[in-house]
Amino acid sequence: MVVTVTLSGQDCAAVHIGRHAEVAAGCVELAAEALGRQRTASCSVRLPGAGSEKSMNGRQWAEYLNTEADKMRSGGAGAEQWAEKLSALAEKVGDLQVAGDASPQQRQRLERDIRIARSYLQRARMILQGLKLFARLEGDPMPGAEVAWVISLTNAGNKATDPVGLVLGSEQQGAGEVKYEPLGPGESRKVRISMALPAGTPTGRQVSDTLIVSSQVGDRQLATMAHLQTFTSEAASVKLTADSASLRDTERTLKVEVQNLSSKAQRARVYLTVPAGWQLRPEEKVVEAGALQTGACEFTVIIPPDAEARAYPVRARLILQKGVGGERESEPVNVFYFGHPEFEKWDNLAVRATVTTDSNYKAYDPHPLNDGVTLPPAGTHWTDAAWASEDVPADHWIEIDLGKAQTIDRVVIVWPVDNGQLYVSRTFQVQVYDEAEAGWITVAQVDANPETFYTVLKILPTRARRWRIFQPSGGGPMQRPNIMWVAEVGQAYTRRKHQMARSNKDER
Ligand SMILES: [Ca+2]
Repeated sequence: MVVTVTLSGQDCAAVHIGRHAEVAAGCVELAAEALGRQRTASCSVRLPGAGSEKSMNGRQWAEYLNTEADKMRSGGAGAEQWAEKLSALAEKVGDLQVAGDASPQQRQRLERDIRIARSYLQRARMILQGLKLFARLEGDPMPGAEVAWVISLTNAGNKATDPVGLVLGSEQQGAGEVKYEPLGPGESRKVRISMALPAGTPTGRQVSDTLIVSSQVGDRQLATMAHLQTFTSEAASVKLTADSASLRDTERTLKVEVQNLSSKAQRARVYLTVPAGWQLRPEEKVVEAGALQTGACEFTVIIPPDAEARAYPVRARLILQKGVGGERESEPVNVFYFGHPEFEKWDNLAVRATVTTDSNYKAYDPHPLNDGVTLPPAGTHWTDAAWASEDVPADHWIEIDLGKAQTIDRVVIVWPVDNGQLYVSRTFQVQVYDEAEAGWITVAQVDANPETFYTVLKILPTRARRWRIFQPSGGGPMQRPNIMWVAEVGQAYTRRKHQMARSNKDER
């Protein structure tokens, strides 16, 4: 049978890479042709066996060669022809040279293609001779660890192979070599090469070696390369957790868990990175953990009482001192410090008002909205900690009836914290009820409200009895846009003192 295949040099590589190495023999032929004719070749390959002449695409070609290779390995008909064909190809590829008038770029590209062609041929010979290659990594590939590549080449066929050797070029440490001798049926040849991974190696880094298998065919040497690679993994991981996010306390407990991921016992010194001005007790701790075990310790942090109200990122860091070394950092954890909502300094009129809402979520009712408690102590039932509307795409509102008309220039909304997350409405309005017009008038509009513990709105002094915090449909927190979720609402007139002081001065 004569098969006509037209492929470019690149196609050969693509066919080879995408399929099994058996394709190599055909690719070598094509690559050899391609090199001689501007990288595009049309060649006829006479394959063992009978059949009609046909054209095949890359996939059909690969499948055909796989079938032939199977026959070859089982010692069936055509084995001799394949051996002859490969020897002929070895001659052809061995003789390939770059023409003298090639430009430096062309030369470089062609030389690379010749190397690839030789490598294909070598791999085809290995497979057809029943040579099998195994590589495995011994030890934990962790920073600071000693590991080793163990590579063996075995003749799984029923005849002696070409004289063959293994050379391992290690990026990390030296190289190993085995002499070029034929491998008899069932015989194996092994190379073991150890590597020390520096303690400072980042995890996830690729650790690689280049393995070269070469053999002698007549007076020519052919080589194929394999890339052995693994990735460094963590020797230990560290996890930091903070106590309840709803605490206002300046003293907090932080827990550090050290998980030993290696197969050796570990001892770690643990530190915390805290903001300037914070006290930390103790400064460091030592945690021990057996192979694949977890150890833990606790720290106490003291936040200065005059600290700004916000979330502070804190990290844990550990230095491994036993087994395999290295440093690890935890993900940052937010320690919330709430400080004191501004309206606690004022006469909060809302605590004496009647509050109603558009709807209530599950067991909620409006009472927590003006009970004066902005940060409920740990253990408070959720229905006493905050109020939430139904979680539906509709307008939501909180109405504050002050009982009689009062002048207000501040509105404060304290947002809830649930499971360490703030739920802050992004869009809402402050409205007053106009008795004469029998309608609501907007006195303040908030859009793109930032993530904050409480929103303080300074408005023009406005006199009204009925007030409303109005959230249009979908204006709720980012995580749940159809809910309105509030811990406390405060209202005050803060200019009174200032104005009185000025009027006294005017009288003098
Ligand atoms: Ca409350």
